[in-house]
Amino acid sequence: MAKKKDIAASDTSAANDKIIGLELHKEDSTNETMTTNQGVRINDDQNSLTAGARGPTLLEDFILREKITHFDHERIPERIVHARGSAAHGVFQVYKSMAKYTRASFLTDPGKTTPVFVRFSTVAGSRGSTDLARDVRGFAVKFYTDEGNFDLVGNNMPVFFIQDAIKFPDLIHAVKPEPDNEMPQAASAHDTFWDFISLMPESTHMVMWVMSDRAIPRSYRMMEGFGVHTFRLVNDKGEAHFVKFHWKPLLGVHSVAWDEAQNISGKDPDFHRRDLWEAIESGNYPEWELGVQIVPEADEHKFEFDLLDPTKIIPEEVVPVQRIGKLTLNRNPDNFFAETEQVAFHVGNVVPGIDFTNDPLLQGRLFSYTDTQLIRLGGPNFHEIPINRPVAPVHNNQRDGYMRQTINKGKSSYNPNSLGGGCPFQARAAEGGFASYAERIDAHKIRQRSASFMDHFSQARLFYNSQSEPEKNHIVDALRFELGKVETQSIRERMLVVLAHVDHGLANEVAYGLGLSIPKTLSNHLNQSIPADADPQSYQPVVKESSLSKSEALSMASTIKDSIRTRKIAILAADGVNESSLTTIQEALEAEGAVVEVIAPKLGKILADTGNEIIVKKTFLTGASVFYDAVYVPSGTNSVATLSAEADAVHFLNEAFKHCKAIAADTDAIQLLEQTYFAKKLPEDRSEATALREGIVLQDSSKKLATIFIKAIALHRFWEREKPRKVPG
Ligand code: HDE
Repeated sequence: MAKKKDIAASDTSAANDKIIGLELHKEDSTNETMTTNQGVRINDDQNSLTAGARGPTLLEDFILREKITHFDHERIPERIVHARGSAAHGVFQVYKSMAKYTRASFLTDPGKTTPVFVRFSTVAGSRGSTDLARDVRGFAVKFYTDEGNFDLVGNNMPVFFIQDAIKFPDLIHAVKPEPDNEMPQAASAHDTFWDFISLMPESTHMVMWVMSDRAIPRSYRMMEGFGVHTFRLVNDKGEAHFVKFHWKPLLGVHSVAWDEAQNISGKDPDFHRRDLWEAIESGNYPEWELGVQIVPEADEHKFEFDLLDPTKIIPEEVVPVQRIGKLTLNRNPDNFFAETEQVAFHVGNVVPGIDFTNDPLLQGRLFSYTDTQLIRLGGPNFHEIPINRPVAPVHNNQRDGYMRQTINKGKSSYNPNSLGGGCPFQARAAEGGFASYAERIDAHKIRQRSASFMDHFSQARLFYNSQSEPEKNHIVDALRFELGKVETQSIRERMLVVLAHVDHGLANEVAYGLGLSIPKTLSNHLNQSIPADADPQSYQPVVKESSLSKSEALSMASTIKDSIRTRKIAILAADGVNESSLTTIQEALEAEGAVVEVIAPKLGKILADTGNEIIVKKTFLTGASVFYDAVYVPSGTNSVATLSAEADAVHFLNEAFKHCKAIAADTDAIQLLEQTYFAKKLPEDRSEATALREGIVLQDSSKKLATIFIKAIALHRFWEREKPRKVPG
């Protein structure tokens, strides 16, 4: 029987499909006869038409030719970036009217729910690459508002590598697999990427983010999202405010360990896709709050950085994030290709009340997205593909082109006209017509980077200084990994100079891992990305400090850690498991919204000590600790003895420990934990405080164990378990 929540969701989804018109395009073959694309019923879909049973196939076989031809053309070019992604439908609702700042109807009417389609992605890898690559994640939201589509095409990091769109092809050429041998796939750990980065000091802030654990999220559902650029909100009086958009996940921001990410990439490259799909199928709808940082136009020049520079954040301590509405994803797509692959986002899709700024990266994007859809989706009518159609009616004089769906009536397809009665009419701003914000511009036509864009290090340092000790260590490890994969020594050395501009200790630690020291003489490479005729001085990075020493919002250590909802917990068991030791914990975890799976040496069922059967979800072959957030070992003499002799069970626990996860065991199951490499680190003291510090819960009483275990899982990871650093100063 469907759960109450499921029924409510399918009602909303059906209603949304109706609103956005998707239901008109759905095909359901249930109880239907198979036909050709011309509607001719097919009586044999097993054999080609041949001259005799053993003779040649006939050209005349229109059924075969139609089927094969369609198949031959099934693929379209993958996205040049963000090729690998998954998406879901949902709704957005604003909490209270934002009419003071914007006239956009979906942000002014709290009674209105706006259908949305959201696609998450990695950037560098091909469509079939792994979800767990170290990479930026795309977070693209299409709002089907009643005034037209608004696309917020953002990322899970608030800044970008470059300041000007003209550098984007260079950046992407550098990060994609190298052109001679097409290696490596979905990875930035190679020479061309770091060659480029080491010569582009403006990328330093973004590099800190990409080397942090933000680049290996635990789940799409546990990522922040950012519009990156400064946009404008415009109210019905034509008054504008600058705005930065944020998405704040209600489950908190969490990541996996790098070793774990690499492991998952082999065992389940669809890990994030599966996680999103399963959460939605089980009624655990992912939720984010929309946040805005609003800055009056008059304050444009009051910051230590330029609001138009996409390599800068506005720290939340400087301008707080107001949470103004909620996004809920409540339905998976019916068809990956038709929806997720064919959805066409465009940062230029704005509605009245939202406008652009002169951020030079944003300006270039305004051109790029339509252009890319023309090649990817094969012509100018991609807005007619069901997933891209706006809810608002479309009337204009654009006509024809590949795959035109609309049958426009009448003779006139031009404006002005008298034959068509002057239709369609233009709309005044008061009637909902889009009127661009009348920004005053009086300038020379030049190619020049503003001097206010030359501070490349202060926010990189702010980011680094805001991280917890384990997070800093992970950045060091990531840089040692990435630069360790670089083969050209001079690139590594240039990067050390860049890092020394962020933090000398950081550069020193990375250098130590690379077996190098920080070169003293390379600083002049920091201004290599300058135009031929420019004065090198005007491109010399400005080295300055942020007036903030730390920003708490930049560290995942300060994220929400009070819930285990949707977390996956493994229970290791075999025949003879103590039924109450297993079920008491399972039920307690499930009551908190966790997903529990029993893992045993073989599939099917195991027999508990009571003689009752327990369903086994995975074996040590099909399951692995990297798929779970925590692990529990129930008691039962035979079960524990079997698992203690099972190398894979011991490996499971060793990995969970290595990846700093919560581990719990019934005291009578300790024999299994004694086989692990962390046996000597098992806490003697069984107090709750110690358990929550070490992340290892050993208790007799199952109820007490459950209570402490739940708190431990909610803490996400026990990074302090990792070995302390000993790098000479
Ligand atoms: Fe994109 N980007 N981008 N980008 N981008 C694309 O459009 C581009 C940038 C982002 O799930 C492409 O339809 C340029 C920043 C997302 O379908 C393309 C520049 C941010 C997605 C393109 C940028 C993004 C894309 C490729 C520098 C974060 C995936 C396929 C000026 C704010 C959307 C496509 C989806 C996709 C161009 C920089 C986010 C080629 C030229 C900054 C989330 O048009």
